[in-house]
Amino acid sequence: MKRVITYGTFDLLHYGHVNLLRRAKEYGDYLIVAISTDEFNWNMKHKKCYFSYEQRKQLVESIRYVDLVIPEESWEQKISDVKEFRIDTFVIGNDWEGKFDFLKEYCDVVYLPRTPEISTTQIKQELKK
Ligand code: C2G
Repeated sequence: MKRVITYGTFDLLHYGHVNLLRRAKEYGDYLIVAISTDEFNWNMKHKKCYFSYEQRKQLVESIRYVDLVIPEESWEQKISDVKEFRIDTFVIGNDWEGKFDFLKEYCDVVYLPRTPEISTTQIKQELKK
């Protein structure tokens, strides 16, 4: 069984996120999604989420490509996650190109093109008009 992992906030879930998860699943049979906790988002990513971790977890778990959701609580957990879950491939959008190459020692690392014209920031700005 080929195991894939990806990380993200996934707030205001949109088709760009789903496109990423669909493509990530194509690299294996089992996809784990590490969702940033509210604390991690606020303290480390300086992001204020609209939906709580539990709400974002519920939404992402409902996506057919996703097999397991775990919390992302720190930048440093990726190596231990890859080891603990016996990950074959790490996948993330290419806005992170090169940032996680250190994982190549433990698994394959894939940066996928982002879906253009959609982002949580854009949605929030549009709603303010
Ligand atoms: N994404 C995408 N296309 C978009 C928007 C997002 O492919 N139009 C991808 C991102 O590249 C990422 C995933 O969807 O792989 C989740 O995006 P975010 O929720 O913005 O996650 P991010 O804040 O980048 O968190 O440790 C890694 C971080 O937790 C990643």
